[in-house]
Amino acid sequence: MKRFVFTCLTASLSLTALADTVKISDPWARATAPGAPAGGAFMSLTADANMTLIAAESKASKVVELHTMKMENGVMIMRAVPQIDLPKGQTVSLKPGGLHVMLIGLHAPLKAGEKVDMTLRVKDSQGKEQRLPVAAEIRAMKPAAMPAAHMH
Ligand SMILES: [Cu+2]
Repeated sequence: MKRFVFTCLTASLSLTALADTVKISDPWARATAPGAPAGGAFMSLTADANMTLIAAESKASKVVELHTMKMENGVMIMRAVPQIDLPKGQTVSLKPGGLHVMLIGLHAPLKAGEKVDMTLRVKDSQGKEQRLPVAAEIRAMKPAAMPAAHMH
């Protein structure tokens, strides 16, 4: 009986090791003021193979979108993107002022010290989808790091 259990465990471990996935490091979200309609979440993503982040989901808000932020005519503009490419072995940083996960229609303010649960949906080159759970730590941010558009 003992040997049987051991064999099963080994088999499932090696299956896990074979599947390409995405490593998520330092997931965090920006704390929001009471009544703020939306919040941003950030993290670093490193894929084992060429993969694509196709969506993010969370119960914390009505809608979750993938966004990018760009300087256009001297103003920071945020835009939804359909997907984010995760090239093999390259770390893609979702960070303030750049790519981010946008939580739109927050059900409650994001409070510093708490966590916000999200699920990332990634697709490999064969089109197979994986759902990766993420618990992003909510952190307060200094006003100096606000988008340039707010600092005229
Ligand atoms: Cu955004």
